[in-house]
Amino acid sequence: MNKNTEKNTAPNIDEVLHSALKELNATKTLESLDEWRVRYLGRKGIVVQLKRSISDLPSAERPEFGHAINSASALLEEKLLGQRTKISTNNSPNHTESIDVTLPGIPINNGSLHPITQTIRDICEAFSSMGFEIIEGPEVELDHYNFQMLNIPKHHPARDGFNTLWIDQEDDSGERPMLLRTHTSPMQIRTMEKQDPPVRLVVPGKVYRYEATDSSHEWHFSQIEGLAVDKGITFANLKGTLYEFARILFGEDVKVRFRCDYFPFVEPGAEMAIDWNSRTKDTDKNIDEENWIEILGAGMVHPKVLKAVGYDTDKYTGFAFGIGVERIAMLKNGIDDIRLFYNNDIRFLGQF
Ligand code: FA5
Repeated sequence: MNKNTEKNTAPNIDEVLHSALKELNATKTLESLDEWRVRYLGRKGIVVQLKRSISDLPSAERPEFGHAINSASALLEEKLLGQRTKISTNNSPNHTESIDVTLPGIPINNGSLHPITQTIRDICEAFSSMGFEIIEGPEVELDHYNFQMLNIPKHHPARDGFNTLWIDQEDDSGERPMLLRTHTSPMQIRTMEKQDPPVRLVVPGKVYRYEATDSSHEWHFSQIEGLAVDKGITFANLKGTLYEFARILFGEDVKVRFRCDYFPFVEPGAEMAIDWNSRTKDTDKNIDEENWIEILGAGMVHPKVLKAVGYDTDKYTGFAFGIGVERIAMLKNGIDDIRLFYNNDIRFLGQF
């Protein structure tokens, strides 16, 4: 057969298309579908061969044939996708299950702020209303700021009160410089080193102590440090500020008690407690009986601390305090065990 004779016979695309679609509809599995794909659309498949045959056609017929074969190829690709979805759906184990659109949906639980976060915000707002700035600081701290600059040098007995979680192993020289901060007081130093008086700030944050837990002690808890340094600040300012804070948080009738306490970085030092029984509505307890819970340590900033940061102690005085946030949250909400805050029990946390 000579080449010129071949050139006159254009293959019948409609016929090919017809049988391809018939075979495609008959496929029932993904395997048979793939065989179909190779047969028609594969690299050596019928469609590719038809496309190649275009060069055998008289040039006048080529554009129409080319257009027809491209349309057929696109149609087969589209039908292939449809058939694949149909087979996958039919073969899926759930396809016989019907959906009852009248069933109620799965309820979405709304989260809420953790009670300690809420309490931190309440306390910060109270101090903010009295003109205190709110700042934060690092939880991994240097011995230098956590102890030394706060007038607690190495081997000072006050270190025993802060059972410390050390980060660094003791090196050959006996230094263990990094730790998890045991209180928020290091931020007093970090701030005063950078800022001249007047200073008036509160520092919320987590603190860590290597100690046994009980109903009022956790090994990790939150504190809010407070510091005010200026000309003419007295112990009366400290008491007035803390009374006002207690009134804002607990109401006008709150019962507050100050007692002497010792912290090397203040002089004089004090602790403030609140009467638990006046806060809880527990009718089993005798409401007249007082039951004080300590919520904070405080005092006038020690002149040694002010001098260490370069402040002129003839000009400036200041007060500082460190509030235990969990204790406040317990008092506010009538919770008698601090460990409840960190048990991750949704029945407890969902109440806030
Ligand atoms: C301090 O941490 C001092 N830095 C506070 C301070 C700051 C004094 C500035 C003077 C000037 P203390 O260890 O007492 O002090 O802790 C302060 C408060 O944290 C306590 O009053 C208590 O409310 C809370 N607290 C202490 N230990 C725990 C604990 N293990 N679990 C829960 N709350 C605690």
